[in-house]
Amino acid sequence: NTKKTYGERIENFTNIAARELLTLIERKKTNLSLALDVNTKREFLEIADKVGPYICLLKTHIDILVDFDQDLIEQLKRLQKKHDFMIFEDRKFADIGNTVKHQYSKGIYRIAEWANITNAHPLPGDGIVSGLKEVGLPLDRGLLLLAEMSSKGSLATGTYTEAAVEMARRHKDFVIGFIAGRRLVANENEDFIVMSPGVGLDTSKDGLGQQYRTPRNVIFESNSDIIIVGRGIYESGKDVIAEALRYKNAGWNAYLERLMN
Ligand code: UP6
Repeated sequence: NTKKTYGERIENFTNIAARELLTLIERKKTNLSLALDVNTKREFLEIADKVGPYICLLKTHIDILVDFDQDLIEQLKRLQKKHDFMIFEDRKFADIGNTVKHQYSKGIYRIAEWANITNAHPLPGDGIVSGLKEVGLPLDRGLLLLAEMSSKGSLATGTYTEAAVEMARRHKDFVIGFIAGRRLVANENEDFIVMSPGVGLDTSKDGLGQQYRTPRNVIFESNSDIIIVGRGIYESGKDVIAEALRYKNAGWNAYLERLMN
């Protein structure tokens, strides 16, 4: 599957969100996901509107907005239609099945109502996937498991990472892939979408343990599918549109290089 186009991989998935995402990537020719970690509605909507044309997926941390309200969700949906992207709430669920079911569907955010994709730590065991699936699958949502993390000293390595892959295999209808730094499955008969955070072209780390690799490291060398970029695009002083275009091109060229080599 590392030599297949995004479009050719659609048939490998039954999950609707996975199929939609691969279709969208093929149509828009971008494997860039924006990690939009800002604290105000105004900044959030402004950047989403500017960067929307260049991304396949908008990644949110909805709980860091100081002025969250239902109108933000309505505006977000409007921008989603305008620019044709999907939404990934990076919630990193980590509790027992019954609890995450409530966290996913209820509370102030009602994540399942607007996020096409969310993610979970495999740490609690299969129940976390089963709980989220009860809510998400009827709504055509997809789930990613955090098989690895980009931060220094991450404990998600080795047998933990392997166990995450095994867990995904048991829930192929709902688990569409992983957060990881590289493709984890070599077998041509099974397919998972890999999204990699910790991507930056100008720096190698932040002051809090984040570690950056380039789009080429991630997509060409490590066979990941989607680059997740945050501060590299909207850090203060940066031209947001120029940076988005730069990462979009870097990510897509690395993918084309993979197909040809
Ligand atoms: N993220 C990581 N590493 C992981 C998992 N998730 O950085 O292993 C998320 C962060 C942030 C984004 O929560 O939203 O990806 C990275 O942002 P940055 O590009 O500004 O570092």
